[in-house]
Amino acid sequence: MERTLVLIKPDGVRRNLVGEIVARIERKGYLIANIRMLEADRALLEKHYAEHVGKPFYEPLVEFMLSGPIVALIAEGNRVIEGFRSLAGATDPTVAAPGTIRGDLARDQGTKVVQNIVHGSDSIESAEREIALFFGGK
Ligand code: D4T
Repeated sequence: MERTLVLIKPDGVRRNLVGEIVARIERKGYLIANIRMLEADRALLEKHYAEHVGKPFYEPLVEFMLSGPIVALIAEGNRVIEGFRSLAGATDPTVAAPGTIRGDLARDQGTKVVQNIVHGSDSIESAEREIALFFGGK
């Protein structure tokens, strides 16, 4: 069964949106196969965001992800990678479609990095790599 890694970023946790986001994933019909709250450390985030090293938003992104607890979860179901990215909406919350997590619940805060509440893996390879990072390969 296909799996994806979802992160509820510090803005989502701070704004008490954990239940709302988990409920949207469940109502869509995906299974929450595992879930944990953690405070990420820099080493973990550097691995998770390796593809963005050197980009102007990289350091603000890591600082933002260190700014508070996050929730990591594994969602499971046919085509869940694509399905969760559809639920999440576009990266930029200003233009994310209404009805999506980012479109309904986030907006531009004028910060150096977009604060867009959730992360979802973008491919089967990324999902397996990210699940291993956050759940030790389970
Ligand atoms: P994540 O990875 O958080 O699910 O977001 P996306 O898949 O939608 O976007 P991404 O990996 O391209 O970017 C990671 C993270 O960096 C922020 N970001 C991104 C930003 O602040 N400015 C930018 O120009 C981009 C591309 C938002 C999400």
